[in-house]
Amino acid sequence: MHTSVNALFEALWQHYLAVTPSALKIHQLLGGGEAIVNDHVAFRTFNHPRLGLDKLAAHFLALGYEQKGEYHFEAKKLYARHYEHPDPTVPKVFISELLLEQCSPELQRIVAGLVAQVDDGLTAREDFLYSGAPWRLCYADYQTLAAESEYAGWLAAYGYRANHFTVSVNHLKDYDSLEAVNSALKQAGFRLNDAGGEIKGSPGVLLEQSSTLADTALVQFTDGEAALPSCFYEFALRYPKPDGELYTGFVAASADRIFESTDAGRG
Ligand code: OOG
Ligand code: NI
Repeated sequence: MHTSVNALFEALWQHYLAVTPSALKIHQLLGGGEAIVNDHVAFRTFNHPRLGLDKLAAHFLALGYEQKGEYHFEAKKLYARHYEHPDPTVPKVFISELLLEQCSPELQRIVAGLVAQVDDGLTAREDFLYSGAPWRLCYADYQTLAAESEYAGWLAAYGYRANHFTVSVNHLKDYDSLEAVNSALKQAGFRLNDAGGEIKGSPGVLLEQSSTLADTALVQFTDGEAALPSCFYEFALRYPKPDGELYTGFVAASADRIFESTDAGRG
């Protein structure tokens, strides 16, 4: 387990940058050299007993995080929870899992073959959350997974790592709206995920979000390599609740489309 939140997020950030080079450029574009405050990071997993959401969450609970909201994505067969740290400047964490029992026997068979390759001690390891894919996978199995679930294909290819970091637009000095952030990004040549519109959510649901389309990285398969969507960068603007405090939850209808930032078909 990590002894410090900062050390964990620094390791997550470095592993994320390795497959998401545009994140560093966006950081410079929006931050203008100043530190960026991250709203949240997100992780993906299978709900297999050896690798489920709770195995990832344990690392955050040990660092003082508390479990908060839960979210259901029926069409994508996903379940998610978010966690918050008592220090509001520490990023929130969003962890989702694919509900394997709702998937086809073929998908379940391939995933069982991946999970069987995982060492017992993996999930307790300090570097589990940025250990990448702990299994070997052939390209045909990747294609079978991705055809049924883009999420399963991405997870099989990229494994355990921050799937995205999220800029807290509330903390940016030079931008006060998500529209302004989006237009600066587009002007600089970055492509946004426009599934459900470039801006997901509204002031009415107390959260507006946008995201880039994932970068592309080379993934090694047992029988070759392929360039696939890797990770993306998200932008979040939060609005105050009636009590004056900023809303800290997520919005399932918006999250549903943010997941699609790694879809192979979008790039
Ligand atoms: C998570 C998508 C949801 C949000 O902020 O609503 C999300 C993912 O793509 O794994 O990040
Ligand atoms: Ni997110």
